[in-house]
Amino acid sequence: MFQRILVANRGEIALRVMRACREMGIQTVAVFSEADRGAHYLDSADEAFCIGNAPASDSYLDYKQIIAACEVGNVEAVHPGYGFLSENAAFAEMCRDCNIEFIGPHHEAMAKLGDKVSAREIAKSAKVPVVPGTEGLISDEAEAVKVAGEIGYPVLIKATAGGGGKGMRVARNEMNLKQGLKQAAQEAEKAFANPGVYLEKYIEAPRHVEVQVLADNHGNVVHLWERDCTMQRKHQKVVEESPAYALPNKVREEICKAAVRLVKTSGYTNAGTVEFLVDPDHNFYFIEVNARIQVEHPVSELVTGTDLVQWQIRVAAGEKLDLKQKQIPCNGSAIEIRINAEDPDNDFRGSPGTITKLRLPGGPGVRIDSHVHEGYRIPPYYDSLIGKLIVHRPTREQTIATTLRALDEFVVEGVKTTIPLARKILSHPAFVESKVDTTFIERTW
Ligand code: MV4
Repeated sequence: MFQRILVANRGEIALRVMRACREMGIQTVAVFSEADRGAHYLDSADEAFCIGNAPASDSYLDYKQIIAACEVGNVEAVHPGYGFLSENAAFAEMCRDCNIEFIGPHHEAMAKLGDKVSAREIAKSAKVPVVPGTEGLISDEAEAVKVAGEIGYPVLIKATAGGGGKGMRVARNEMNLKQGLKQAAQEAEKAFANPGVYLEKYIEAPRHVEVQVLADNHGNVVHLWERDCTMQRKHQKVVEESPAYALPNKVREEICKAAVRLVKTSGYTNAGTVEFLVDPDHNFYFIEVNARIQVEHPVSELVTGTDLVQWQIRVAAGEKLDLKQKQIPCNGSAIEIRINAEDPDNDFRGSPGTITKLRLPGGPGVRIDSHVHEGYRIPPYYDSLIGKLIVHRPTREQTIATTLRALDEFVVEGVKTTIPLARKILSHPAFVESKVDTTFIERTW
C-alpha cells in the first residue's frame, strides 16, 4: 500500500480524500492556490504546498507545479478528485512517466472513453445500446442529412470531445441541421481543439441514470448499482439518489449489467461512472463515461456500505477487488443535495463571500461532506459547491422526510445558497412520485 499520497484538488473532495487516507494510515500532501491559503481543510493534510495563484490555470490545472509538488512531497501516488486534471489523459500519462501512480484509469482507457465517438464504438461492441445516430464522425453535410432523414428529426449534434452538455445543438429540421453542424464544429474546435461532431436521435424528456462501477487491475469488474441524477439545472446536478426509484427492477439489473460489459470491453480500471439516458418507456441508451470519482459518489457508498475513495486507492495500489457482485447490496434509499453558494434571484450566479453563520444538520441518517466553516470565505475562482447533504434511510419516503428535516436545521448566513431550491424540489409531488425528467426544474421554476 502507498505510504503517502498527494491530493491534487481542493475543497470538499480534497477533504474527502484526506479522510479516506487517514483511515487507511496513509499520509497526505495537500496543494493549494493563493485563494485557498489558510482554509481549514488543509489542516487535515500532513503537509501542504502552495502551487500558485488563484486562477485554476495557474494552480490546480498546472501539471508542472503538481508534479513538482509530488517530487518535493515525496509521494508515491496522486489522487485527482473530480474536475481539474481528473480526466486529463496527458496528465495521467505524465504522472506515469514520472513514476507517480495516478489514482484513476490508465491514460489509454481514459483517452478512448473520453472521445465520445470512440466510446460509442466500444459500447456497440459490448452490446450496450447506444442512441441511434451516425457511424463515427460526420465527414460531410450530405451524410448528416441522410442519417437524420433515416433516424428522424429532432436530432442532436454532439462534439466528440465534448461532454457535460458542452457543444451540443438540437436540430428539428434540415435547415437547423446544416447551420448547426457548422456552428457546433466551430464551437468544438474553439473549446476542445477538436472540431469532430456526430449525430444522435434527440431523446425528448429523458431521465439521467448512471451506474457506479469499480474495476481492479486483475480483470475484476463490479457495479455498485445506479444513481438517478435527473434533477439538473443547466447541466448542473442539484439532487441525486440511489436507487433510481422510477426504474423497474428488471431494467435496473439490465442497465447495471450493461455498464459492467462496457467496462470489461474497454479495459477501464478504478472507479468510474457509465451514464445513460432513459426514455419514458424505460429504454436506456449509453451516452458517456465519467472517468473519475464523482461529486455524487456518497449515495452509492451509503446504499452499498462501501468506501469508494478507499477502493480507488486500494485498486490503484494493485490490490484485488475482494467484493463479489452478489455481496454488493443496495440497502434502503439515499439522497444527496448539493448546497451551492448561488443566488436564485440572480439566475443562480455564484454568490461568493464570507459565511458569517453556519449550523450543520445532524442526527440519524445524516452525512455532511463539506470543507466550510464559520468565517470561511468562498473564493470566486472555482465552482460554488459549499457542501453536500447526504441522507440514508430504509425507505425513500423516510429519506425525503429526513432530508427536509435536515434542510430545516441547515443555517448558512452571509451568502445565498440553493437550500431553498432543494426544499421546493423535495416537497414537490412530482419529485415525491418520481415523475420528472431532465427539464423539470427549468419548466417548473
Ligand atoms: C442527450 C439528450 C437527448 N438525446 N442525447 C446532456 C449532457 C450530456 N451528458 C448528454 N446530454 C444529453 N444528451 C440525446 N441523444 C439530452 C441531454 C441532456 C441532458 C442529459 C442528462 C441530464 C440533463 C440533461 C439536460 C439537457 C440535455
